[in-house]
Amino acid sequence: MKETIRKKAKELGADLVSFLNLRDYISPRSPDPHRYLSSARSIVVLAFKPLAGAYHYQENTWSKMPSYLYGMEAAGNTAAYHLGRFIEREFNAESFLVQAHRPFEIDEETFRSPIGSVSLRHAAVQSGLAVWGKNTLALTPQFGPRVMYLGLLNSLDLESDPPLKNYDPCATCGYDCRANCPGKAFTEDGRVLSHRCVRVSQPNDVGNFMRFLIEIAEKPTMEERLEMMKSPRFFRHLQYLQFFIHYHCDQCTRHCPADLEASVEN
Ligand code: B12
Repeated sequence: MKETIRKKAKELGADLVSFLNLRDYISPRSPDPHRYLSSARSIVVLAFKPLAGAYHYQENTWSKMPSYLYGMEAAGNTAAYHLGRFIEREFNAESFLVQAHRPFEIDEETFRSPIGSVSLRHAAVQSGLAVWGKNTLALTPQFGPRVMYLGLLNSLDLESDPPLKNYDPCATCGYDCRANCPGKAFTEDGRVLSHRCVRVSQPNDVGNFMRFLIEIAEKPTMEERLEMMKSPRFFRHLQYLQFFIHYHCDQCTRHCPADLEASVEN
């Protein structure tokens, strides 16, 4: 059954596929997956590789985003949806698509540091697709951290794939991703402070928009306020809010050399 699903997922465009039985899923801060699918017994983890252009830019533009987040998310959602329907039809199962990013459940506890329905990094590591990196990303031997994960919770009792052995790229890495983080977002014990990361990586997000609004409110004259409203900065915020995420910084992903010594065929 696993091989049939793996083959179908690859045909649908997934670059990497693994399986995790929920018995082996440990992510203490994440919700119980049964909240989303009461019959859930395992997760299919899917990884999609961005287009090469996403990381080859000279200038950090909005225009890179379709090569990365938007394109992969649309393709990933479509592939995962069709895989879910395939599993439901072929194996009389139920499935639930674990989104790559948004929307989150937003409440008082999590609105400053969002938590996904399933922690896809934990699932990727625990199912042998990746290992934890010092940058807190899930590093694959094939592509390093440069993948987007999606998941498919499902009611099939699929066995977990074994964790990766003999792959520890951080052990010999000369790039200090934590020290080089422009947002100084890494804590001493290696966690990421969301607000510090977002302030730099998503300069047009809602928090930075609020800062912009406060600056406008503090301007003494109407003329100065109008000048700010007519600035490119305002339109960048507007575009972000209307459209989707713009990652300005992705240094911990882009400069990670984890796949450079890959022994696995890409
Ligand atoms: C919310 C979120 C964020 C938030 C908060 C991140 C956070 N601290 O969890 C913010 C906005 C900051 C963020 C930033 C980024 N994100 Co993000 N994010 C998510 C999302 C949607 C949910 C994560 C979640 O539930 N976290 C809460 C819980 C699970 O975290 P936790 O239990 O506290 O675990 C954390 C630590 O304790 C630590 N940890 C836990 N166990 C262990 C064990 C070991 C050994 C180690 C070393 C660490 C470690 O790792 C976790 C990260 O801090 C996931 C998608 C998903 N559904 O998983 C994408 C996801 C994690 N993000 C992703 C990406 C690409 C990014 C950015 C690179 C984007 C960018 N350019 O800015 C940065 C990377 C910052 C970084 N180095 O972590 C990818 C990661 C891909 C990969 N190869 O690992 C994911 C999986 C999205 C996807 N679908 O592919 N993200």
